[in-house]
Amino acid sequence: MAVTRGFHGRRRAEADPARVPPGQYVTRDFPVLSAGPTPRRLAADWTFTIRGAVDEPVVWSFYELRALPATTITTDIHCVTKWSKLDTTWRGVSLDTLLADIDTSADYALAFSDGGYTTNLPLDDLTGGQAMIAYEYEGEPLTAEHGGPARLLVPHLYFWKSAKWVRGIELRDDDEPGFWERYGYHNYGDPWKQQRYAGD
Ligand SMILES: Nc1nc2c(c(=O)[nH]1)N[C@H]1C(S)=C(S)[C@@H](COP(=O)(O)O)O[C@H]1N2
Ligand SMILES: [Mo]
Repeated sequence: MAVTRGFHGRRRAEADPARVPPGQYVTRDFPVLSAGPTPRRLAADWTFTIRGAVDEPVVWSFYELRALPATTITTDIHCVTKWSKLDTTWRGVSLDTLLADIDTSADYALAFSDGGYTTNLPLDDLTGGQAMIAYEYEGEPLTAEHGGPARLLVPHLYFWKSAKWVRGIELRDDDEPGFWERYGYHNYGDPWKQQRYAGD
């Protein structure tokens, strides 16, 4: 049955339903979701480290990161608390670039952040153009509330995997659950499969 759009009244022009995972609603706001206080670290004091199952840890300063080839992506993000935000634009450095010269046997990664937050994911989900260390949002430096100086962005998984204030990733042969994963959230978190909680 055809429904006349006007009958939905004040509701904003509908988002393409094909872009909204099951159980999600679209918001224009950019909610702030943080499990603790917002760390406020100057870019000058920020580093990004890849450590763990590597010969030697590799460390980049913020300025070294900024000097690497950057990519800009426009993507949709999906929070497990059910909001989705469409067409968000981020600039940063692809994990492919950071991992390019790193030899590792690891299958898993554990991202770690200032404040102690961690989140785990398969290393394959960080490569192939699927993840970046983002330092700009909508053309502006990433604000502290949203994870600045820089955050992980892995938009194909629920947004809790996109660690704010990220300081590095630990490459691991075994899969170590992160902060929310230990509290019963799904280990993988595919929004299209509604993998919200362990067992989903
Ligand atoms: N370090 C850290 N990263 C985090 C979180 C957090 O509490 N601490 N929350 C996660 C959750 S649940 C979501 S939905 C997003 C929220 O990002 P935003 O505050 O920029 O919307 O960050 C994720 N990354
Ligand atoms: Mo979230």
